[in-house]
Amino acid sequence: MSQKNSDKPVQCAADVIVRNLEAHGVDHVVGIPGAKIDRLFEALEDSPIRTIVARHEQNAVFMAGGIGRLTGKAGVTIATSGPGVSNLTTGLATATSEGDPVLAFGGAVGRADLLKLTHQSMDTVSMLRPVTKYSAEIGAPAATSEVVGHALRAAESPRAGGAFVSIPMDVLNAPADCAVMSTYQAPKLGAAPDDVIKEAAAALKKAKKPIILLGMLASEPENAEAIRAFMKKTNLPVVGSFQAAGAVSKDLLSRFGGRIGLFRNQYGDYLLDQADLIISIGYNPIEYDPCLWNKKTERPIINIDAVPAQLDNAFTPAIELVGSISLSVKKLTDEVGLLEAASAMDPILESYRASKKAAFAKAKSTQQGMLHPLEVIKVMEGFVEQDITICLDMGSFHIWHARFLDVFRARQMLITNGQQTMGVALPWAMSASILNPAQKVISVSGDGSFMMSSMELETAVRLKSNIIHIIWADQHYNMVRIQEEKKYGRDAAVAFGPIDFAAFARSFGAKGINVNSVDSFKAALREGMETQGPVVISVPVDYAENPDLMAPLAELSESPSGVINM
Ligand code: HE3
Ligand code: MG
Repeated sequence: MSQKNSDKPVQCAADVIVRNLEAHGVDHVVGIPGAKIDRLFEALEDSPIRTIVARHEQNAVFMAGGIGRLTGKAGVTIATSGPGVSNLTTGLATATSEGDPVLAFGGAVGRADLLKLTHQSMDTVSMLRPVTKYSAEIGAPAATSEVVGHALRAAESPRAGGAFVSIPMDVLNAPADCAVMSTYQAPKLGAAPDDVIKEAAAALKKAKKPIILLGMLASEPENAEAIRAFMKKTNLPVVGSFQAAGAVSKDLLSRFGGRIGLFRNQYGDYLLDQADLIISIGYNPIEYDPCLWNKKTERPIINIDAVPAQLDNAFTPAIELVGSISLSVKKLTDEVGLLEAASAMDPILESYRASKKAAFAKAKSTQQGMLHPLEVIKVMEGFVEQDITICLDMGSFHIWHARFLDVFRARQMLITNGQQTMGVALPWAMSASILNPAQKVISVSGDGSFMMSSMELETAVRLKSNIIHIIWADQHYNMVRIQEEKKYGRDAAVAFGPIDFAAFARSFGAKGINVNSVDSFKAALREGMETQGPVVISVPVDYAENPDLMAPLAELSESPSGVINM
């Protein structure tokens, strides 16, 4: 991000905030104004920072989260008092759960009115405290830079997450004379201590069936690079959480045992089950409960993370390497060589590859005009070059992508795994496009999740976002449907009506295409790749095999795969 400054003299706290954002290298803010916060938008008019007007605060904060995830620097959003700020809640919770740095500013009534029942008064600081790492109000103009500086450090230091700053209207408009503090970056971390690295290396050398488990922070580019070098040197097998997607490079594909999470019935689960030592890297328990993958709690876990592990009855690491993940992994790499035991589970890796191949080979919809999920993914695979970013919404389609779509670039595929929040895909795709306007982005929603943020299609058209947005249409909240059917033998409250998504997209000024076959889907994707601006492609999916997503894997002894409530 660039370092830049507006020339306008600082007149009030709003100007101080803008100066802090500029000094921090913020390039974009996304938000919706209102009377309590409009002075901040006013101040931004004179700044090189680009203001993006959203159509819903929830999408604005999702966009900030997307910027945060892709850059590692806080994405910034601004909302007005009361309902403007309360609309930020889900996005901030998602950011905090999923390690995305976000700074949200919210307007508030003047200080004299804070305790009164007046227009849009709301204790937003208390409201957002549980879903952020930092939630505070600027109590006096002179405190503006301090609060903004703290908030940025909280948002960006590990694990990254959401921070919220409330600004009473009178503070925002009051003269403020304080030095910029946002240039104080969070301190850099070093590697874990040498003796702990050596202890980890010794344990690793003794193991007979060691494996790596990658979590969300493994897909940060710097960490992914170190992990790849570690894998190359040791030849260790690896499984990853959904959010770790992209951490393993193509040349290491033969060491990859797949992604785990939703549901416990994957070869990755089997590999973890068989292992006698697990090295978890950048793993956050919110991604996939330890009690689901760590049935054998007696075997040792070496946990490499930027923060101490959150202890769980099923997750009590024997050795913790706390510090910079990439530096700790590099040091551990220096301490070990090729591990013979690393190939102990190769037959399982082979079974995983064979099962994946077989699933693609037999995938065929029996329904006229509909596509099997793997037919959709197979076609998509042909278009997903390394430089294309993929943003997934939440639903059954997400599980199909997480299990079957290979990506080989860190942060190439953005997935919501902590909160599993519907509606993220389009706003995230817009962030990816804002950061790299020339590059195509492919985002995917279900017909349920798309409608949670579809109003933002207007913003995407306005921004000329180069997005191909694919909608898997089945007229159901399928992911909930299949679980209800399994639990209760019938579904409830999961059906809704059809939408002509092509016509819907066109009404916003986007290109819209409804497809009904593999060939028409291919043609639509080709057209999408050649089109400037957003393109929406609706694909009717045949979800007949979705209950199989929960089917037990024979190799897993207990295999209670469908017991998770997601
Ligand atoms: C199962 C998840 O919890 C899921 N995510 C949610 N996110 C929000 C913000 N609110 C409610 C939920 C509950 N969930 C639902 C209903 C999901 C289904 C999504 O439906 P589609 O049509 O987008 O996808 P598909 O039909 O493929 O499942 S995810
Ligand atoms: Mg659906």
